[in-house]
Amino acid sequence: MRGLGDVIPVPARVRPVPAAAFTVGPGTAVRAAPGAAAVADHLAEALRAATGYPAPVLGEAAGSPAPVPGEAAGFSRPLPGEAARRPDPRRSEGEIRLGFEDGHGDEGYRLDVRADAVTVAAQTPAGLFAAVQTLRQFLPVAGAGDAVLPGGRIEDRPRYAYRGAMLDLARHFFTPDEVRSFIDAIAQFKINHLHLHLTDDQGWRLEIAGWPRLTEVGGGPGTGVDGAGPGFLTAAGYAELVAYAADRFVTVVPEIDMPGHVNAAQVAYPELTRDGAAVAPRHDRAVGYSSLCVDREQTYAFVEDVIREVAALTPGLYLHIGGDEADATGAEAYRTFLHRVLPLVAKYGKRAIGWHEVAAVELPDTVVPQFWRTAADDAGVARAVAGGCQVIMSPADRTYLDMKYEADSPLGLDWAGTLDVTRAYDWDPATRLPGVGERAVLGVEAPLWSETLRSLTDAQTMTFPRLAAIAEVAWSPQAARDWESFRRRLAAFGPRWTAQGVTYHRSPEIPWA
Ligand code: TNX
Repeated sequence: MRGLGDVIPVPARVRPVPAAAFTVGPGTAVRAAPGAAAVADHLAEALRAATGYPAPVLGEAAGSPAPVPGEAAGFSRPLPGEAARRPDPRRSEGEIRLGFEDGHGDEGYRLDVRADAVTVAAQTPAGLFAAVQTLRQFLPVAGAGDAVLPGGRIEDRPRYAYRGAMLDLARHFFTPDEVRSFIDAIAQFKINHLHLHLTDDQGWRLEIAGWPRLTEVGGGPGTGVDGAGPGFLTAAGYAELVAYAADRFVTVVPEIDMPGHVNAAQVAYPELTRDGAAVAPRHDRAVGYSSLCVDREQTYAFVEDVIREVAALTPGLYLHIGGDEADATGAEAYRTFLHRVLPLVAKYGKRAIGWHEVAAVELPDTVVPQFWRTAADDAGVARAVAGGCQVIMSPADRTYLDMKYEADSPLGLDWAGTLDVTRAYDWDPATRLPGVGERAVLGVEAPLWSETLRSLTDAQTMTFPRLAAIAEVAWSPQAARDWESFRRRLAAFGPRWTAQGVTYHRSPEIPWA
């Protein structure tokens, strides 16, 4: 049996009580307080997959007394097609109760496992969902029959509010089904933001009302690096993805990269170039050669249309405007552009995130620079923090999922060096940059650029196991983290990923099960 603390990310506080193990049996039910039913469904699904038992979800009226296991109390909500099925009163193993209580913050939770019942308490549905991700790791990978949950209490809450992964849909398009599968795979590590890099020189992947050629041309055949990644998201398809993610407490952060990385937009609409002349499609991996024209009003009409449409399709707080590697823009032009565009993001109700180059201008404290380079310090980011900004930490030598694991890895790039699991794990976001301490860190994100990727399997291989390390960096208290403990806990994930259909790199540092 697994120990109570044997989960990723490691919880903030764990108090094992070995004698108090709980057995999930054929009569075990999930009891959901009002407002907790959606999360209870996620738990019940996991219980059914792991045991083969019915694991019904039962409701509970507000303020009703604690229900007696095996009896319907308050209102009761059997599953579709299981109207007559109830926990077997002759062999009830008690309930797993999901309810609300204060004191856990936005995503924290308390998990009490006793022999007669399991109690999950949180302040929010997001906190309950986080607890369910913990509980799932105690269940057998797949199977039939009783499952034993280790006894004791976990009290847990995240170190950082923003824990992200990024998928580059521009260099290689991933279909909505592939993105959904990626969401499933990241949510189990309590990753709560999915940044979608939707536009770049080689492709434009989100339909924008009024600008149909962006996706007709920019998402058409032959787009992507080496022309190997055509496709785009319709506005409706994107909205469905956003909803799917939200159901797993993952917020989608859309990125429209500008003023550089815009060749695909300019191929579709030559009026977005400096002189209105047509430009050729590009499928190579070069960066830094394209730029919107900062002196033409047409540019801002385009940018405002795009920001308005993307904001309208995105319920999340953040809209990423790129801003990286604008080598063809010029320093003064870059400032002009940001001074026009940052207010547009605010106008449509969003907070701007930008790659840390945006810190070249004085930023309002609502804007979030995302640090991505390997340098030991960054004056612009430090200045933004002194002005009140928070930062997302994505140093390439620690978090870039597109870096090779080892020198001979078949996939990936190596401009930031190789990145094995130890390097992804063994750093502290609060000491990475001078002038950027604990409170200035909004969170951590692991970007996956897709120049060398050609399939979901490729994306999974680069993401796992390293994202598990980044998730623990972003969630767990620094003092609770330990590499020897992590590599042992990670080893147990091998069979779990295999059962989930997730391909992972069998890093030699990990004693895989
Ligand atoms: C740098 S990181 C880029 C991307 C590339 C990536 C490859 C950043 C903001 N820009 O355009 O895809 O390197 O690792």
